[in-house]
Amino acid sequence: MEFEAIFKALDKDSSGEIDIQELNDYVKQHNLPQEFVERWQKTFDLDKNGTVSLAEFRQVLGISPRRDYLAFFTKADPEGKGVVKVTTLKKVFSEESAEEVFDMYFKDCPDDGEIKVDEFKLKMEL
Ligand SMILES: [Ca+2]
Ligand SMILES: [Ca+2]
Repeated sequence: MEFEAIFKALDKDSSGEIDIQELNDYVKQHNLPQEFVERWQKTFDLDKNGTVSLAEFRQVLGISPRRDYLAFFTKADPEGKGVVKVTTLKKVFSEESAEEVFDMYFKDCPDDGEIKVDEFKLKMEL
């Protein structure tokens, strides 16, 4: 539900799509770096039509259908230790063009911290 709230907050004109203008406004409003717009588009605009629809947003965030985020964890933890460094996990999400997803779930984790597989599953509701 909270994802739809985020989407609605961005979709100022309630058109059901988030366009560049709306992203730019959001970035200005929240003093985010301009690259946020590019990263957001790269992450969520699956069909590359220039806008992000709620369906795309949902799909990327894994609400339906779910992306296999546990595979991201496994990739960050090739030895299967069950714990990964936050920086390593961030790198994997970035490689998978899912930086925004990472930020949304793990923003509050310190860069030098570690995430256990159980915490990961809990946070991502896997
Ligand atoms: Ca819109
Ligand atoms: Ca699109």
